[in-house]
This record gives sequence, structure tokens and C-alpha cells, in this order.
Amino acid sequence: MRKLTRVGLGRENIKIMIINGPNLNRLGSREPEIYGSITYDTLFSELKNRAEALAIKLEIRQSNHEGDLIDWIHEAGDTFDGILINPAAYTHTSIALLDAMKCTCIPVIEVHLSNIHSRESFRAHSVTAAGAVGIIAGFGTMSYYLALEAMLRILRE
Ligand code: CA2
Repeated sequence: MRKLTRVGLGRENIKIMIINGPNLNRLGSREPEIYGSITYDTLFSELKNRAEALAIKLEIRQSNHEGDLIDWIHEAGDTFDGILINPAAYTHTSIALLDAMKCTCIPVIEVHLSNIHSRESFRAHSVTAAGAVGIIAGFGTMSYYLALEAMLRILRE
């Protein structure tokens, strides 16, 4: 685990990996009443701009395959300071993802665009949440900005 912030180095050294799960690459193409109408590319290019203004390096990835998400959590543990993850539908099913999140030595924040507690009952339970330091859900695209801010505060402590 990189301990830059814990030994007092500046925020400009912070590297955060953002991992997005299945179908999130299709953002903006349907259900705008739930997920908004912004596209995946626009959301994450704007978030990247915000991070750059704060001198934080973001690595943004998306996959529709569970194993990719797990491999990236492992990889992030070696070279990144924190992970923001939206596991999408795997939130509700994946013990493998939960195990990977629990195993990594860097903080993980789970992010959701929608309020998973106000939707279908099968979305109300997050299998993966127990592997996160916390969850931010229901604020649309703002969820990612709030999660980024929360991660910076965690890393600064
Ligand atoms: O609210 C979230 O961020 C979710 O993780 C999104 C997942 C859903 O399965 C979770 O229950 C909650 C769905 C991702 C699919 O995203 C799309 C959104 C709009 C258009 C196409 C895909």
C-alpha cells in the first residue's frame, strides 16, 4: 500500500482508481429518470477535470466482466491510494467482488448513481458494501464527486 498521505506528502501525489461495473458504459442511453441523461464519457471527463484541478490522478475503468473488476482491485492495491467502485448489478450478487474489496489494503468507497434503497427490493441489499469503508448512493452524478471528496478526507486523516 502506498502511504504517501500518511507520511505527510501532498495531495498532488494521490492516485485513485475508479472502477465501474456492467452496463455503466451505456449511461445516458436509457432510464434518464433514474440515472440522468449524461453519458459515461462526459461524466468521467468532467470528473477527471475536477480531479486534475485538485492535482489528483484518476484512473477510470469500466468492464462488463466480473473478473476484470476483481483484477483491477488487486492491481489498485499495489499502486493506488484508494478505490471508488460502482459495481453496478454485481453489487447485489458478487461475493467474489466482496472478497476482493475486503482483501485490498487501500480504502474502497462504493458509489451508486441511484438510491438503491428506494427501488426494487432486490437492489436494496448490497453484498459488496461490507467491503467498503462507506457507500454514497442516490445523488446521481454528484455521487462520484462526493465519493471523491470523502476519499480525499479519508486519505488526509
Ligand atoms: O445506481 C447505480 O449506480 C447502480 O449501481 C446502477 C446499476 C444497477 O444495477 C444498480 O442496482 C445501481 C445499473 C447500471 C446500468 O447503468 C445504465 C444506466 C443507464 C443506461 C444504461 C445503463
